[in-house]
Amino acid sequence: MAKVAKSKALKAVVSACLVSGLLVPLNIQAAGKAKASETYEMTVSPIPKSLEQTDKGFPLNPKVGLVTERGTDPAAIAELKQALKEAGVTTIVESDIKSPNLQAPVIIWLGEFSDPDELKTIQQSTGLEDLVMTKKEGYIVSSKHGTKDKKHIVISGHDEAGTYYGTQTFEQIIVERKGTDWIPEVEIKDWPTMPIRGSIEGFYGAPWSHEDRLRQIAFYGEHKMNSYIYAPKDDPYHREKWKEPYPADKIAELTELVQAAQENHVAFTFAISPGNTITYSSESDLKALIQKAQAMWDIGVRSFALYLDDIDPSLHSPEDRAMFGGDPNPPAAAQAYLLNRFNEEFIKKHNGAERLITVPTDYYQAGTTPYRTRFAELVQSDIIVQWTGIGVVAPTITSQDADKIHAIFKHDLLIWDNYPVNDFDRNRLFLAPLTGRDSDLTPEHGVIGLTANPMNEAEASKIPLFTVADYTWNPEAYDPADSLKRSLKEFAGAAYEPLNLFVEASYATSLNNNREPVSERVKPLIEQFWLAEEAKDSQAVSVAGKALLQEFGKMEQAAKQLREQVDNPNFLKEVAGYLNKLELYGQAGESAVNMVLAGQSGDTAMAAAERMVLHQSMTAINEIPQKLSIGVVPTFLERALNGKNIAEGKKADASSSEVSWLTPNLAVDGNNNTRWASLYTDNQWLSVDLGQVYSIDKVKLYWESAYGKQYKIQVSNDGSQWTDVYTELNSNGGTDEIQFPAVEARYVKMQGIKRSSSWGYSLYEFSVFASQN
Ligand code: LTM
Repeated sequence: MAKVAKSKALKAVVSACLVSGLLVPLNIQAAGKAKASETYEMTVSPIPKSLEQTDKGFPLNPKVGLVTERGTDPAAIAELKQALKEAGVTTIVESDIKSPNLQAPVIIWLGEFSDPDELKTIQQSTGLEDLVMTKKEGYIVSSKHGTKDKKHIVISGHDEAGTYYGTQTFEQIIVERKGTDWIPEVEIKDWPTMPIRGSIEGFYGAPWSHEDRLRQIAFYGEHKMNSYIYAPKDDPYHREKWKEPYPADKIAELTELVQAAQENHVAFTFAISPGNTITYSSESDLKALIQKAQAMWDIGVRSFALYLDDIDPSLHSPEDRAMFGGDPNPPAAAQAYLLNRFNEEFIKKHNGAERLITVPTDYYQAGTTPYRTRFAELVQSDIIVQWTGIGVVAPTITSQDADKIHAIFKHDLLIWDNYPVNDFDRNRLFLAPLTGRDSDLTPEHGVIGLTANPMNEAEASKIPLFTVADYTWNPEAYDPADSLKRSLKEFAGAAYEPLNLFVEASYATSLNNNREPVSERVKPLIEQFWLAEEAKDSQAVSVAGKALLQEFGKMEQAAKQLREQVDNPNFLKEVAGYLNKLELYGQAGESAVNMVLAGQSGDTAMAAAERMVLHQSMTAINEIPQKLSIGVVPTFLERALNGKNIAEGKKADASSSEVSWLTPNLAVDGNNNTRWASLYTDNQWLSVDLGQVYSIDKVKLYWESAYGKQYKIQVSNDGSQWTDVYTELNSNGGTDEIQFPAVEARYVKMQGIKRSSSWGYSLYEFSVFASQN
């Protein structure tokens, strides 16, 4: 089996102690070989339910005694031994709890201790009274007991997973020190809130590679996530060719993956999406489904899902219409029939199989639908129903939403969180932390877990998935900003700052109201800069320019530093285009500022030279499809190169808005992260009142994916009589730059003729330029 390198958590010796997300200054006193002045950072992620720490600790002697019991989880033992080896332990004296060998300065007790005799032995040897963990997957790690000469560490799990998670936590509390590593005195009692925590590879587009998946599984084990659902839409054997068996090489990979999942305490769920081609009533189709599942069972899979999302639910086969056509809701009846039969004839006939999981066709609606009502009535009650929240990408998921949807479906709900998935916007990364999920999405509200649908970029997905692990384990303690910080520190170590900047430029989503920290920081500087430039206040231009140069310099440097310092070639490959763009933004920004500064000081030669560099950078920028920092940086560069967009900040109007928050003014706010969108008909428009008559000769339209295939640009002086200045008959979307003979006008309009899709028209920006002559 392929070996997966384990990412080593950052355990640097620094001057603070980070516990439970709080910065607690801590001065560790001299103990053992540790130096008196040494202080350290101790982070445990996900944040434990309870962690008590004294200011003491002890060195991890090169010789350690390890006491286990008969059932101690083998993966936990292997993990612990590896951790001890990495911490400099050279001799491990092993013994069974029935006859413990305590001949070592540090004794570690590891297991699912529940037998009264075992408990008595540990209590008598260590003095630790309370070592029974009652919560599933929970554990206790205690290092507070022993004498000056003999220290005890107890890692006691409720079950095998608990013991394994205990070792993961133990590994994180080891402090790296010169000479010998250090164990702080702690008592940790910890368990997860959500029973199911993990990811669902459920996106469209290129599936993850086998190596990507092995790395993910190892990452989940380390971060106490216990679930991975295999459901890549574009694996043909999962969806389009679901009836066909996997070829031998794919079976070999899946076998290895299932084994890796077991070793990391991750439940591997194999999902099939047959809905596009199945005849629900067909015996032979059911047989094919069972055969496919049996092949997976044979390689060790114990959890299965039958998915029915993103299909045309109407019954296409005459047999189905004959069998279910008379039902109040034929699609729900047909799907329920299939699910129930698969449940009865496969799941229940296989001892040890987990509960069947499904996602219904109506998975995101706000309220009930006839389909949902019937689905709830007919589908067997033990089947788990996945739900994305209200909306496909739900900005918030509240416990009130869960109560409502649970009352509709009447089945246990497993959240299919469409975050940080980017299959609908393939040239963006969503690296912000998970936000907007209530802390009480628990079984009391019908929710038994959350699986996050990640990005096509597997390594980059680990950044937000770290926060998913944090949230699902301990939602009460979850702090998105703190979680992201720990994620980035673990991911990049010393390259934390440049990675943070990169994340801040790849941050905006509907979950966080399209916030983009980079834009928030740069926007006031840009405003000051242009105000000063217009006022010809060279002193103020120079002050704002200096601050901007610093910001652009950081962008350029961040890209370079990440390439040099992040020891993760797969990540660097995934984000190469984004890093190139960030670097170019930095360079272009510097040229733009220097060009304006040179112009202000009358150095026309220098201004012309900087303009040329800016032009070259912009050409290179426009050739990179990946998007980041799409807020105000691109509009700043545009203005520097092409002059002022006289529509920015002016009054906009439109025939309609798709929803109340996608208003017309968002197309003239100078921010490419915000947009206007119309209702879904061809005859829609957006106009801007420039406030006075200008001579204009150019407009630029920055389309969202819902663009106008055909449209006119019209001008007016009174806002009611319009004259056509340009007609576009075959736009490809993206950015349309339209030049026309100069005309005097106060109002400018995009008048739609034909949309490119069934959606409306949507513009990030509608820019208007005055003619230069
Ligand atoms: O969300 C569900 C249930 N299905 C699909 C996903 O496969 C897809 O990745 C996301 C995001 O585009 N949207 C869906 O509707």
